Amino acid sequence: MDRAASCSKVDEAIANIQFDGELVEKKLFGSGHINDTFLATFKRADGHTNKCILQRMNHKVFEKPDELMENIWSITEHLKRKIIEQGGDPRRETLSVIPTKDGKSYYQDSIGCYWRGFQFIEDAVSFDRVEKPEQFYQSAVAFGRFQNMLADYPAETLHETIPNFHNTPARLEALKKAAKEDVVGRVKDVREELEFIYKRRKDACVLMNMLERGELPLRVTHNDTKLNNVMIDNVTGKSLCVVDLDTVMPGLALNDYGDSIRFGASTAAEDEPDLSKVWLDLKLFESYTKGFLDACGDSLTEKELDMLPMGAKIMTLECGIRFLTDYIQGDTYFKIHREHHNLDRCRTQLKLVADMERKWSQMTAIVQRYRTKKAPV
Ligand code: ADP
Ligand code: GN1
Ligand code: MG
Repeated sequence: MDRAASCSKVDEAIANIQFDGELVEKKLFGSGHINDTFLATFKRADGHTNKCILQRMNHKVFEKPDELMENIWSITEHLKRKIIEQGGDPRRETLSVIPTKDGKSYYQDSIGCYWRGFQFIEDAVSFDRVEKPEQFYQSAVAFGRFQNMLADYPAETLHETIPNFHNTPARLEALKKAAKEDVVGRVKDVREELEFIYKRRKDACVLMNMLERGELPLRVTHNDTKLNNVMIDNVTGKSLCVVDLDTVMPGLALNDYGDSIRFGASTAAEDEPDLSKVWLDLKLFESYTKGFLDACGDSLTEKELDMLPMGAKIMTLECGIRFLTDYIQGDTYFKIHREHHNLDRCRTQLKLVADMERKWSQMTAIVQRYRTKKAPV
């Protein structure tokens, strides 16, 4: 089913979720690659405006939306309790699910699509690109704190919403399979990219091997730590809230760190077609490292701290693998907005991997500098 058809039920979804007031406006919102997000504005009986987020969940990606929403419901309840204990404002510092009219956390429409509502986080924005290093520092603090607040969450009760999500060797196998099948005949155009990735197959296994040997702990992690999944307060400039909780699952802290670096510490957008503009920005790498270690450095083990640069490299390589796999398979997973979009995305990630290899000693020195000064914030 195409996106326009599935979104045709937006009014039906709105009518079945407990949004307060009369609908004034609805528009597509945000720039995520997976879900369809709308900003819906209502007028309450008292005349006040009530903004809400409405999302159509991508149930091709998330095959069990009921389990996904069970996770989100109980994670956000846990976060609310923590935020109240710490004297914060739970209406702005965590997502809040708006239940459906029959008291459920999601609505299934008449053509089988799944929808959910969230309170809109007012007076805050998320960024697709870092404008000032402070914003990137703030996003690191937000993800570090998020990990801390979930440190005592009962991980065994979480559903795995996407199995093997950050299993990089499994991602590599999926790429090899896609390349062998070559269903849309694109392999002839991506030989260089495939070769670049295959040369790094040993790197792809490093973290999973350490996990298997018990050298890295499994924690409750976010697993999709892009800059645009953090809301920054318009007035204070401080990070407020982490959104996009679909992939909160047991995972590696290094993956959360690395995913942020690959997206936010680049000198160009994730889909920049001109690779001469794409580099790892060491100043941004430093801002994020400082923020992450300020917020959660004390809870990381020595091995985790040692492996932070590797976390950045492997998550960047993995994302390049995923974009290339989707390109070879005919663009069925990530939303695309132009021809070869996934190939452009793949190329930026591989360019970043190469640049990280060149800047390895500087990356290691930066981590070294901040790991000695860790103090929770
Ligand atoms: P996707 O899974 O497609 O990335 P997200 O859940 O990240 O979808 O939502 C897309 C964008 O919508 C986010 O980057 C953020 O800017 C915005 N957003 C999401 N939830 C809220 C919210 N509760 N309040 C304000 N903005 C939000
Ligand atoms: C997707 O949903 P969004 O846009 O925040 C993807 C991430 C990728 C990212 C690449 C569930 O994130 O894993 O790293 O695109 N989310 C899922 O930009 O696959
Ligand atoms: Mg998102």
